[in-house]
Amino acid sequence: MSQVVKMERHDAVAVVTIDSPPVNALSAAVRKGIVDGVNAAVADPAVKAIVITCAGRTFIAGADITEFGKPPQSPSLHDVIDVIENCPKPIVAAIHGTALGGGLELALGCHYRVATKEAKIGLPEVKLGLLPGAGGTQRLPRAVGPELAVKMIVGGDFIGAAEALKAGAVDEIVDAQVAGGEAFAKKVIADKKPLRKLRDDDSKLAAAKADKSIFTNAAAAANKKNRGLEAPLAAAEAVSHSLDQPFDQAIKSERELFTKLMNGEQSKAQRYAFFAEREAAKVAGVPDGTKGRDVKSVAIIGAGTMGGGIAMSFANAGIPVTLIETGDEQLKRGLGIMQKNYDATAARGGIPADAPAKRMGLIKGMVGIENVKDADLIIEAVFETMAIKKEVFGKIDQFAKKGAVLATNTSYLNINDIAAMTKRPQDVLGMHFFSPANVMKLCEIVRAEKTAPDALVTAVNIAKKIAKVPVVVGVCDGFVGNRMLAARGKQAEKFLFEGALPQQVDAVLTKFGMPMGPFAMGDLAGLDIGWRSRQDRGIKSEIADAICEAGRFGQKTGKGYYKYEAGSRAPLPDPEIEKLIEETTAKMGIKRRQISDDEILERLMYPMINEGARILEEKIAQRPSDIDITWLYGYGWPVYRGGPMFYADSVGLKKIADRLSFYAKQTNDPTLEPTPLLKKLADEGKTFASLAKG
Ligand code: T1G
Repeated sequence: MSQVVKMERHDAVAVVTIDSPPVNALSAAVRKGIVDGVNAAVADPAVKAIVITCAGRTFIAGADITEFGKPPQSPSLHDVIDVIENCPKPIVAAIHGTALGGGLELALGCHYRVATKEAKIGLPEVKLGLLPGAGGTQRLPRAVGPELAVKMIVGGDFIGAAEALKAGAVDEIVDAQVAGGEAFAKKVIADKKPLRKLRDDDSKLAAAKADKSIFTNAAAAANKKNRGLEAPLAAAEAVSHSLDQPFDQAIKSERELFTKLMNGEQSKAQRYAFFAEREAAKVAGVPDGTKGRDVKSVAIIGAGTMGGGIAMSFANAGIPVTLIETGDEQLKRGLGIMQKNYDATAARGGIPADAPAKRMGLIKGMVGIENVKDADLIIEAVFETMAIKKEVFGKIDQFAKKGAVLATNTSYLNINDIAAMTKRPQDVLGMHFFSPANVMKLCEIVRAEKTAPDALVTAVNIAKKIAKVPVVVGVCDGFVGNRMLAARGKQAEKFLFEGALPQQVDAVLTKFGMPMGPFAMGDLAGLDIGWRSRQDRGIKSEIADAICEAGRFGQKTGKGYYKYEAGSRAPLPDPEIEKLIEETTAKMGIKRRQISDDEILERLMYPMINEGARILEEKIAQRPSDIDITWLYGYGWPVYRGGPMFYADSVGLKKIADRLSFYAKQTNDPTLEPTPLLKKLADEGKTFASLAKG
C-alpha cells in the first residue's frame, strides 16, 4: 500500500498494518494508506474480515500534531473513520501500547476491538487545548457510558485494558495484538457477528438521560484543577450532546467546538509546550549518540525535606534508594515524615492502600557517608551552605565508586566550586529539584564546567525515569528559574515602597493565571529564610526586614505579608501590614502613589523576560523553550500561556523592549534596560522562537 501502511491477507483475514515510527501518528500518508488498505481488502473476495493493527511500540497515538496549523490534507480522519465504520466487512482494531486521541477514535469506528493486557486507551486532547475531533465525544459515551466517557475526555487520562474491557470499550484481552486480532476476526466470521456500529447503539446513553449534572460536575472539577483552561469546558459540552442531539448533529457540534479550540490561542500554547517538553530532554553540545551510564543503585545524602522528597520520587518510580544521614535520630525523623506523607496520600485515595508499605520498603536508611560506595548515582541534599557541601563532596570522593555520577541538589551555589572538592569533576553536576520534590516535576540538570557529556545524559535519563521533566542549565546564581524569579521579586518588592499592597500585586499574577503571587509565595516558603540571607550579605530591605522583626515569618507563624486563620492557608489581607508599610515608607520620606494593575503586570513580567534573554545570551539555557518548560513545571506558569518566552513573543518583543526602557527611566533602574539580545530581536522584528529555528 505505501511506505507506512501495508495490507496482507492471511486466509480469510486481511491485516492492515501501520508502521510509522515513532508512535504511528495519523499523518496524511498514514490516513491514505489505511483507506487504500481497507479498500483493497474489501475488493478481495477471499477476505471475510479485516484487522487494523500497528507495528512498533504502540497502536496509533493520535492525529499527527506536527500537521496542526498546516493546510488540511485528504483524506481527513473523519473520512477514514467513515470508510471503516461503513465497511461491508467486519473490521477489528488490534491494540497494543497506547491507543490515544484519533487512534482511539479510529478504533471506536471499527466494529470490534481487542487489546493486549498492558495496553492503555485515552482521549488526551484536552492536554493539547483541544477535544476529540473525530467522533470520540460521541462514540466513547456509547461504548463505555457517558459518566466514564466525560471523565476520560475532560480529564484526558488513560485507562488500562482491563478497565476498558469492563467498561465495554474493548471486546477481548489478547496475548499479542496481531495473532489475537486475527483469531478474534476468525470468530467474528465463524459466528457471523454483525457489523456493530457504535453510532447506532444508544443503549448506554439512556441511563444518563436524566442526569446531565455529570457534565457540569466534570467541567467544574476540571476548572478547579486547571483554572482558566477552555478545552475541558468545551469537551464536557461536546460529550453532553451525546444525550441531547442525534449522532450526526452532535458530530457537527463537536466539529465546531474543536475548530474553535484549534484556532484559539490556548491550544497553540499547549501544543508548543508538548513539543518543548520533549525538546528540553535533548542535550545540546554533546557528541551525537552520547549514551548515559547505567544506574542500578542510587544513594541520597540527607533525609531532610529535599532529600526525603527526592527519595520518595525514586520510590514512586519503583527504584530502590539508600538514604544516608549522619545519625539515627535524623534518619528516623526523615523516614517518619515520608511515612506520614505516604499514609496521608493513601488515606485520601491518592495512592493504593498498600503503596506506603511498598514504597517505604524501597527506601533503605543508613548512617554514614561510606554507604555511598555501591551507588551509580549519588544525590547530595544537605544543608544549603557551601562549606557543608564542600565537606560532603570531599567525603563522597573518598567512598564513591569509579564512574558514579555525583549530583548536588543545590538551588544556587556554584557547582564548579563543589566539583573542585573532588578528583573527579567530570562526574559532578547539579540535579536541582523543586520543593516538594516528590510532587514538583521540574528538575534543572546543571552542567558544570567539567561535567562529562555522558554524566549529563545519565542525569537527564534518570530524571525522566522518575517522571520528572529535565531541563539542562548552566552554572549561575539561581540557574534559570530562580534567577528569573529574583528579577520579578525585585520589582514586586519595589511596588510596596512605591504604593501598592501585597494583595494588589499578588492578585495581578493570580488573574494572569499563576497559582499564587510573590508575597503569598514568600509566606508559604517562610520569610525568615530571605531575612537571614540578607543579614548574611549585609543587605537591608526596610519593609521585609520590619515584617520579620515583628516575628511575622509567614504561614509558619500565622502572619507574614498576610494573616492566616488557625488551620487555614488562605492569605488574608492584614491592615497591620498596610500600616507597617505606610509607617516605614513615611519614615523614608517616600510619597506613595496609585499603581495600575497594567503597570504591575508589565513590571513583573518584562524584567523576567529580560533576564531570560540574558540567560540565553550567556548560554545558561540551551533554547528559549527550555526556559518556558522551567516555568511551566517549576512555578506553575499557566500552560495555556506557553511560558514566559512564548508569552513574550505573543506580546511582541518591540513592545516589551520599549516598556522596559520606559520603566528603566521612570524608576531610575538601568538594569531594566532591554538586554542586547532582546533589543536586537525587537529591532529586527523577530521572536525568541526564531532563535530555536536559527
Ligand atoms: N503526533 C506527532 N508526534 C508525536 C505524537 C503525535 N500525536 N505523539 C508523540 N509524538 C512524538 C514526540 O514528539 C516524540 O518525538 C516521539 O513521538 C516520542 O514521544 C483528531 C486532534 C504516545 C504516550 O495527545 O502522549 O488525536 O522528540 O517522547 O514518552 O481527536 O508521546 O522523538 O522527535 O512522548 O513514550 C492526541 C501525545 C493527539 C498523544 C508516548 N494524542 N503523545 O510517550 O514518547 S490530537 C496525544 C503522547 C488528536 C483527534 C485529535 C506520548 C505517548 P521526538 P514521547 P513517550
